[in-house]
Amino acid sequence: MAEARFQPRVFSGIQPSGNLTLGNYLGALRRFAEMQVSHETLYCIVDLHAITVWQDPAKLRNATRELAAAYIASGIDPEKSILFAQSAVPGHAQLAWVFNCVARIGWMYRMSQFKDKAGKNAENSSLGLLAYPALMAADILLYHATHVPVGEDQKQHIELTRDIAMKFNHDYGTDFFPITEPVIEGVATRVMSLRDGTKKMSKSDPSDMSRINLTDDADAIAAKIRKARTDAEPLPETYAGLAGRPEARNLVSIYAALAGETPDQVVAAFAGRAFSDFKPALADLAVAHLSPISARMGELMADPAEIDRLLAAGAERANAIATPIVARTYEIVGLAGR
Ligand code: ATP
Ligand code: LTN
Repeated sequence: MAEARFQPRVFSGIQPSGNLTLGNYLGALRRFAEMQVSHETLYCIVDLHAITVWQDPAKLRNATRELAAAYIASGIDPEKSILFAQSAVPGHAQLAWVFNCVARIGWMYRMSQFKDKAGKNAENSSLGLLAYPALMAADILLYHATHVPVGEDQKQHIELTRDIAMKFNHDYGTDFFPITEPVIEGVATRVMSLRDGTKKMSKSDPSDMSRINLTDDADAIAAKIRKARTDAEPLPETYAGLAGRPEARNLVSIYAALAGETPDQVVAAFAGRAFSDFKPALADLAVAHLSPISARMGELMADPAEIDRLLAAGAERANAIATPIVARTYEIVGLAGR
């Protein structure tokens, strides 16, 4: 494999579709901030992905700024990381078209995110929703990114990115694109809904009680955790003792991720106690983590022009990496434009 040719470079993206959740924070944002210390990092607001389902234009613009604020409030330093909006760098759409022609339709129909989002009426979903993973592959490969930190739900899309890179390299007899690695680490790679421990906590869940939003205030966080579904059993001695109790496991995992402990340490500390004792401690911990983030987001959102300026500077840096990669791709494929 040509891996050694590629310097380590981290890329990830989040959709500006409103309501960032504790799942986005633990599965993505917090880890993005950690990785910027040791790596060259690019973090993107994937607004082209957001419009695969209809978005109100004014709300989309606002959600883009709000996501930029969330990135920064979660510790991403826009001087160090390259922070930008996908639509501000034309290479994403340019490379996505090439990948639309490399990827096979059958690969797209197999994606579980497509099946979930398209639902029963798949024929009536946008063509963009089906092609979504080819755009995601373009996001990553446009920068020759070698590592992509994501939550568990994105693993299948990263595998598809690898398949697209391999097929492109094979079809054109080159080793131009790297075979990217997913980085899915930690105890909170799949935070579950507070109402149903078998469903992912999601910003698009119709029930607001199912998730903790980054912008929830202390009272809302405490109320949502108090009302979170659990069972009547006390906490066992070990985390393994929570088998078959998905809601209980989820709350313990969230606690562990926030406290920086292992799930076993958390269970041991509360062994034999009821969830009614555990929940207030979890609520305190969540509030202690999230309230500085939402306060900082509020401050940043008070100056939208400054956010726009930061994003424009990020787009310029991203474009400088992307432009020669698009040009070389076009040349490899035999396209006339540069
Ligand atoms: P939706 O919930 O509407 O499907 P999403 O939150 O999954 O949207 P994004 O906002 O694009 O979609 O996700 C951004 C990142 O957050 C991805 O890396 C994703 O894996 C991660 N993520 C999302 N939800 C969770 C969760 N419940 N647990 C852990 N990571 C998550
Ligand atoms: N598909 C992802 C968002 C996303 C992404 C990316 C993540 C778009 N492009 C590139 C990592 C790398 C999602 O729905 N969470």
